[in-house]
Amino acid sequence: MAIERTFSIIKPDAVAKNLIGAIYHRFETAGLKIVAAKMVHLSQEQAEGFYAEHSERPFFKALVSFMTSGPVMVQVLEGENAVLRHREIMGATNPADALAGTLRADYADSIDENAVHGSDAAASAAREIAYFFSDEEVCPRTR
Ligand code: RTP
Ligand code: MG
Repeated sequence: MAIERTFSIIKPDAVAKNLIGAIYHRFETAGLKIVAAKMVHLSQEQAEGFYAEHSERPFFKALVSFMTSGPVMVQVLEGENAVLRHREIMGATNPADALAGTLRADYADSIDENAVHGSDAAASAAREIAYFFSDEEVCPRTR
């Protein structure tokens, strides 16, 4: 399996709970390297654009409202099979369904405020990385 990149968000609820370091520790322990990162407070336009695929869903308004409610950390993670590996570390969308030891089981309160986002495929990872980072902002890890 080749080295792959995925896109991650630590959502406003987890930032508010001071969990940035704990979540980074999970990524690093799992062998995922952080190759770009920044804190941003999303505008409504940014959040709507990011979640455009869900614009017709009943939860869209609440999702945009939540994602703009406070700062988030956005990062690019690099590693073997990074997209799937990251989704495994995150756990199911609804924390009630998430396996023990996953980020959402441990840190999320509800399906609406579920601590983290991760790309669901290689194509969406490329699109989401480009949504937040220029090529120069992503730092390949050579060691
Ligand atoms: P994410 O995109 O945030 O990583 O989450 P996901 O892939 O696990 O879930 P997705 O289907 O992409 O949905 C995006 C976010 O919308 C909220 N949601 N609510 N009430 C509902 O039925 C419902 N379904 C989705 C969740 O907060 C989810 O993370
Ligand atoms: Mg998703």
